[in-house]
Amino acid sequence: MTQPLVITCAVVGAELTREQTPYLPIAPREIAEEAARAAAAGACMVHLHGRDPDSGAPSQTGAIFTEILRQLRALDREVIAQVSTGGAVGMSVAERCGSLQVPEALRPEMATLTCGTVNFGDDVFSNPLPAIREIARRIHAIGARPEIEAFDAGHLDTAKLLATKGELTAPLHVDFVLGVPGAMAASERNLRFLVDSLPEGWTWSVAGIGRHEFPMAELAVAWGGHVRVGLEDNIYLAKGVLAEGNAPLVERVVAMAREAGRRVATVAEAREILRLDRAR
Ligand code: KMH
Ligand code: ZN
Repeated sequence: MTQPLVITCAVVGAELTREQTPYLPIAPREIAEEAARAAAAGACMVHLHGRDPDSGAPSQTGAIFTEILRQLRALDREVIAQVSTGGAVGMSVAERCGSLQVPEALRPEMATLTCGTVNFGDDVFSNPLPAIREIARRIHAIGARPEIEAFDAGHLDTAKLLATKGELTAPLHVDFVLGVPGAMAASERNLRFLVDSLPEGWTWSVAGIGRHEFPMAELAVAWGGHVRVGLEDNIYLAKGVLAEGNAPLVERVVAMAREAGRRVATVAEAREILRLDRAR
């Protein structure tokens, strides 16, 4: 039976600026409020990056993540917190993993784990195997589950390899991030290939970058996968029409699911689907 749809909202990212959209949250309180609004719109999970509240630059410090998670908790809106360990290009592994350095009571249920190096626009998002292993170890150490970020086909192979060796606990949840310039393109053929390459029992979502966000979401809704949207990936509702925050992007996917006759998961169902209720 098709699972109810898990919608993840990537509310802030590391690359976006206020020059590109005035709706970008920056201060921890703004990020938390944006996350709560996305959850109210139908997102079960929020993917979080940190920003320096003064400069707006990406920041992965434990202090900033503690504040984001504390503010989110105070808003009392049930949602799964997933912190980024990708951070921004050029950050060290230790810097990236600052997002995991939060008080025990605020620990996130999930954290991202990119399973390979990839061109990222004009930059390189560097993830050699020792770094992947180290980040996986740190995620496991705080009792969180990894979400595999696959920007290219080989990243899925690496996740499978680490699962085979027992360095990651299968079955895993994989987010296919398609359409980053320099990485795997967002096409129906590519997504079909990736989904067909998943081991039995693994779950998947897709994050289409830019104008690919909604076409990829349509495919995931139709094929029984899950969806990630949010300002990190796309700032437009339609050509030239800025989304006034993250909630309208989530609402679009909720409407898509309704039209397709697919129910949106509750947070409890999402925990079950993503296996967050089991030993991590
Ligand atoms: N900002 C990108 C370089 C993640 O959050 O885990 C990496 C990224 C992946 O966004
Ligand atoms: Zn991210």
